Amino acid sequence: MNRRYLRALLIGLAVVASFVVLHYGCQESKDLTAGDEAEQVYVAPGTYDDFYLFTSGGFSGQIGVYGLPSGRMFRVIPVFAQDPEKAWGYSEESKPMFMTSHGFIPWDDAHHPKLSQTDGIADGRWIFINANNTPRVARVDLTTFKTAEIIEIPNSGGNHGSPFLTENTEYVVASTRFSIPIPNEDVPISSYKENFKGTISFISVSKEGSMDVAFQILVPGFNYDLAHAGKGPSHGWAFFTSYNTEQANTLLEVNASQNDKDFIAAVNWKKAEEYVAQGKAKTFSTSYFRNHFDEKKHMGFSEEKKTVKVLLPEDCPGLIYYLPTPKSPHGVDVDPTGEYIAAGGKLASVIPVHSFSKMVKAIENKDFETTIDGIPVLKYESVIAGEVTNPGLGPLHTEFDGNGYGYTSSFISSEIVKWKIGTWEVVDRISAYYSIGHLCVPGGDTRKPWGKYVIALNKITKDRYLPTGPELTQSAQLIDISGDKMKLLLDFPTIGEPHYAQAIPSDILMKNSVKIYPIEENENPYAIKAEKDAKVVREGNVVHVYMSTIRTHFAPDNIEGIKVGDVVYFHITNLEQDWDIPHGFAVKGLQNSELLVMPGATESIVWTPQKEGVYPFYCTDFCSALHQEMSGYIRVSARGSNVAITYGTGK
Ligand code: K7E
Ligand code: CUA
Repeated sequence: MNRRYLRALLIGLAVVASFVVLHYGCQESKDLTAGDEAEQVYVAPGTYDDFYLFTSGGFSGQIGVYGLPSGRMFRVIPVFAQDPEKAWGYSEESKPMFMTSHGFIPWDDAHHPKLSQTDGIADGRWIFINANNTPRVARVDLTTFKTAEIIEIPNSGGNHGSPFLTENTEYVVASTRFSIPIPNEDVPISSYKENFKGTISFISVSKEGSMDVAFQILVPGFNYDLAHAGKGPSHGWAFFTSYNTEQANTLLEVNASQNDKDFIAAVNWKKAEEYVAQGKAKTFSTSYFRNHFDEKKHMGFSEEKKTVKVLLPEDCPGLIYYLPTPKSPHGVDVDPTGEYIAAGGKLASVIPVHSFSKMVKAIENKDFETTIDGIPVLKYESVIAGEVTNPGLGPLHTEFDGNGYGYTSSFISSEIVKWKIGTWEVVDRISAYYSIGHLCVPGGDTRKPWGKYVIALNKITKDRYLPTGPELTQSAQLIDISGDKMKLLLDFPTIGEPHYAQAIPSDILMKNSVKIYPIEENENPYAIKAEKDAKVVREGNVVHVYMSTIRTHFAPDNIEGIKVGDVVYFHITNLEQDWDIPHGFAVKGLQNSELLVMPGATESIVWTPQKEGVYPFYCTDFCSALHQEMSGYIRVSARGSNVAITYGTGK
């Protein structure tokens, strides 16, 4: 065997070995923490010990993706906020996703991620999240970790009690935190009691995931805060907390805290479907947008809708009931059996837990205290199952472990309180650092919680982290709940403000993760399927550059004939068909973000050069050893020049 052959063989073996290490190594090493703890933290897939955690970004408008138990961030999914890293909301293809009846709205406040369910169990197809400010709901596809759809909610102000799902993801339910005139009109604010209303919306979700506002229910002008749908025996119902039953329109901190009890609204949505089918709904004229991202065209599309069906409680007996609930309740959470409905009375001294079966009986017996705008108010004693006493101060949200316990976050006393369903006794408590809002048990709001951990989502971190100027990071804490006593395992910072989070065993998502977009399926009208198709086309002062990328060059990489004042569209198709090989694109003076184009995808961005000269462009993603060579030049001539369009690579 000659030496050259031997060398080639050794290099070959090394390549194979490194591939094996890379390929298998990366699967097994996911979510390891560094150093000595690695051995302890790693648990084989299939035993449901490692999870994806999805946190809402709150005012960042995004979703953070973390691994558990490491607490390390993998990704930020842009949803309701423009993200220059991925050109979300900057690229021509993604701009339609931000269209609303108020125009292009590139930001929102996202609070509640919610995993799709089948038979009351998180199934990992999609995660939904709400936009509070300009009411919208988004659906993120968990095969691509990309926002697939955003629907606006008409007749809504402050879409906070959203998006909570029915057992088979039949509906996303959503309620209005702020009541407004419906339809909205110019009236004095002091006419609140007479003119302001809330709505509860049911947004249908098709098998493929596409959303539509199926119907709304017009409800008295309270503040509807949070929601959960029933499950098991209570499937067919959904529950919504309300506060400000005083109907104050100023200084709510005082004026909305007068009543000892506010309400949980219990909506029989199966009955609502019957009323809609019988034609009982009124058709309201309105305007709202549905935006979806077509994975084949690699492009977002917007459509405006003009009408919505609205049910009025006074026309629809049996549709909705009020359950008196102390005091200014916030969260409402249904236990895994579907029988118990726990409220977080943020100003209450107890956690009131209602019984679904008692509620059904009370409705049969007409145990009504009074009726408000056609909505019967049930008697508290007739529906209450029990009160958890001494729950800490400011109980907000409850999740369940599937073993008969509830875990409630208490904001003011900054702790998690564990209590037993049925006896209502507190059995354990643990401090949160500090000011916990929501909490999350993997699957903890489904029929089958995975238990094992509770994650505290904290508003304030004070002394836990290095100072970063006037604002400190928000954080999450991982707490072991596998034993009798809760045990703090880990603190980790989070992006934005994590209101709610959802977690799911990693196995469920990993196997479905998309690795590339097949280039032959790319239907973007500006895509090119091969380098030879690259071209530059002038149409008046608009120039379309059809460009391709592959390791490690652009085609074309020299372009001349662009003029000052041109509107230049770069349509970049990434011809790669390998996992994790995006290419980026940026040109000097681009009044926009970069592009980061996934393998097999096409994205477009627009540039209007201001001055003559020669402009370098380059790949922004370190894609190979020759990444620094992945660049090119564009020559920009004066407005009246006669430099012809020419282009090429390697000429
Ligand atoms: Cu309690 Cu917006 Cu669900 Cu914050 S919300 S904590
Ligand atoms: Cu392509 Cu760097």
